This record gives sequence, structure tokens and C-alpha cells, in this order.
Amino acid sequence: KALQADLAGAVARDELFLVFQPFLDLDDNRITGFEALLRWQHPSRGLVPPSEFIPIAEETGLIHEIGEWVIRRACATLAHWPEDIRVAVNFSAAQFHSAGILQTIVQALADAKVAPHRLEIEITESMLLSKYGSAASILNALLQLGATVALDDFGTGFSSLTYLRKLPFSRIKIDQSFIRDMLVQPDCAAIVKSVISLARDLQIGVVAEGVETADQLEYLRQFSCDEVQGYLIGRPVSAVDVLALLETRK
Ligand code: G
Ligand code: G
Ligand code: MN
Ligand code: NA
Repeated sequence: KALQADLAGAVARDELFLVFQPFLDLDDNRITGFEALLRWQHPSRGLVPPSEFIPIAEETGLIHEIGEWVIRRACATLAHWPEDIRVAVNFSAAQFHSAGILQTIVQALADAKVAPHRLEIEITESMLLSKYGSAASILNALLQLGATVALDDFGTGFSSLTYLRKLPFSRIKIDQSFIRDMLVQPDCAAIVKSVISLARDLQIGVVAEGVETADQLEYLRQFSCDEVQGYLIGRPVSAVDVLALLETRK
């Protein structure tokens, strides 16, 4: 309850900030973009993880205000990065299905003067389940606008092949649980391998999440995974450190 009251003023008090975790392309070893991850610096409790405050934001409806702040901040930050770098933003279900979301995105892109194709929205399978029809029209509208949409945490929900066939995803993100167990559980490796080849055949990009070891990376290279993300490649860093990171990799 106390946390809920504090969260209501967190945007106004400027206590929220974004950190950015890189995507690495395995073909050319280039950083192609960053996922924006939200953080809350609470004045007395310190850093509150999103797993604690996102559910509160969703229950209270604060997610709309917070989500808009995230989109605007991510786009404004992206404006300072090279043209060939993208930013990915996580969406909550309520945000994805809210009436004004397209306008919010269009406005944020215009205000920051960044090209729409550099913004990727991450949604999860569960967001498609109950409102499939409206999800499909939102996805198509986003695509028309020029933004792209990734299916996050793939494999943990319904993993419906119908979704992949009928909805215009630009990318699948294989959930980190599969990557974590890939080298110890042959069935996990089989799933990862299959999802990568399915994505390739459907001409959808594929990202492996949660890559922590060189052995996992080697496996993913063998499977011809497009992109990887995880602590091995880079932990989430501040916007300032993003520019330094890109500079050192030139
Ligand atoms: O950053 P971390 O790995 O701790 O994120 C934990 C969870 O919080 C992940 O599921 C992530 O998708 C979610 N998350 C992080 N930032 C945002 C955000 O800006 N909006 C929403 N809706 N979820 C986020
Ligand atoms: O649900 P989503 O995929 O958006 O969640 C991303 C979360 O995963 C963030 O909280 C991020 O900090 C975390 N994460 C990113 N890379 C790794 C990793 O290599 N290992 C682990 N354990 N967590 C990671
Ligand atoms: Mn994500
Ligand atoms: Na994910």
C-alpha cells in the first residue's frame, strides 16, 4: 500500500530511469540495439525491481502514465544513438490494448525525431490470448506506422504457431529459461534449435535471451541464431554507458 502511494508520484519526482541491455548480431558481431529496462530509485527503499512495482502499476492503472514515460524516454535517448541502432520497449497488456497507445507512440517518435523502424515493441504471448482480434489490429497498425514488434519470453506461454503465422512479428525472443537449461537438457536444446529454424523459415528474426556462458553462445552460433542477449554480452547499462560501449566497439 505504501509502495503504491509512492509509485503514484514517482514520475513527477523523476525517480524512474531506464537502463539498456545490448543485442548482439552473431553474423557480424555488431551491436544492433538495446532493450530498455525500467528501474525505480525509491527515496528510502533504494532500487525497487520491476518485478515488484510493475504489477502494482498494472493493478492501479499507473502503468499508462509510466508506460508513456518509458516510450518517451526511450525515444528521446535513441535520438542520441547511431541510426543503425534500435531500442526495444517492454509493454504491459493494459498498455498494449489501451485506446491512445498508437497516438502516444507516434507523438514520442515525432518529438524525438527518430525513424519508426528503430523502435521495437516487446509483447508476450499472454497478451494475445484473450483479445486476439484487437491484438492483431494493433499489431498491424504498429507495422503500418513503421515500428516493429517482438514476441518476448517465447516458449513460456502458449507458443501458438497460429500466432506466428498470422501476426506480423518481426522477431521472436526465446525465453532465457530455455537458454539456461540448453546444455544440460537435450530436450531444451532441441526446442531452441527448432524455434531458431522455424523463425528462419518464417523469415522472422530470432533472439536468444539470457546468454551467460561462452558454451551457450557457441551452441547458438551453431544453430545460426540471429541475435543474442544476456550477461555474457552485456548487463543493462545507463544511457551514457551505451554511447561509451558503442564507441569502444567501433
Ligand atoms: O529488468 P528486469 O530483467 O529485472 O525486468 C524484469 C521484468 O520487468 C521483465 O519481465 C521485463 O520485461 C519487465 N520490464 C522491464 N522494464 C519494463 C517496462 O518498461 N515496462 C514493462 N511493462 N515491463 C518492464
Ligand atoms: O521478460 P524480459 O525478457 O523482458 O526480462 C528481461 C529480464 O531478464 C531483465 O530483468 C534482465 O535484467 C534479465 N536478464 C537479462 N539478461 C540476463 C541473463 O543473462 N541472465 C539472467 N539471469 N537474467 C538476465
Ligand atoms: Mn523483454
Ligand atoms: Na524476455
